[in-house]
Amino acid sequence: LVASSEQVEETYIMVKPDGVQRGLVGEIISRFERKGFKLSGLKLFQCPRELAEEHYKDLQSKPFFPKLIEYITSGPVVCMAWEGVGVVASARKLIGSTNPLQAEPGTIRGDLAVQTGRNVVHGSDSPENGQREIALWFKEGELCQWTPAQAPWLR
Ligand code: 3AN
Repeated sequence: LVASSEQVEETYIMVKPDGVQRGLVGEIISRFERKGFKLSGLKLFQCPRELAEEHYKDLQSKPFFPKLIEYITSGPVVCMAWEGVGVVASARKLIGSTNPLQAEPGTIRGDLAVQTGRNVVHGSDSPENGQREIALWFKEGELCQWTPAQAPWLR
């Protein structure tokens, strides 16, 4: 049972353009579904430059920033909102280290990626950023509040 003090969180997960191009969308969604988190938003989306710049604004001063914006806007991405107790940190574990060569086998990046600049998936790094990023990438009507019939205890 989940202690009442444990907070339900939301995280923004995104299959990046290389993941979409390589046909890894289903594989990546599956990992979050099988873990037991609840999907509350999902869409295929061509990201405009302004949105990419806003999403990655904390990295603006990095030398790789222009390349990062070019990469994220190079083709459609799959935007997802996932909910659950501890989902932010847990999703980061499922995703693995930023540099896929350092990511553990069994993680998404550890199993499926080689380059930091093409690391197939994004996950929010804090509950605050989870909320910020979901608000940035989704309009209100695109998110669903629902209870899984087979597992109403999933929150
Ligand atoms: P993470 O995505 O693991 O949270 P961040 O937030 O440090 O990592 O970086 C955001 C994104 O910026 C990464 N997913 C990656 O695409 C890109 N990035 C980070 N560091 C580098 C780097 N040294 N060279 C190229 N791209 C980078």
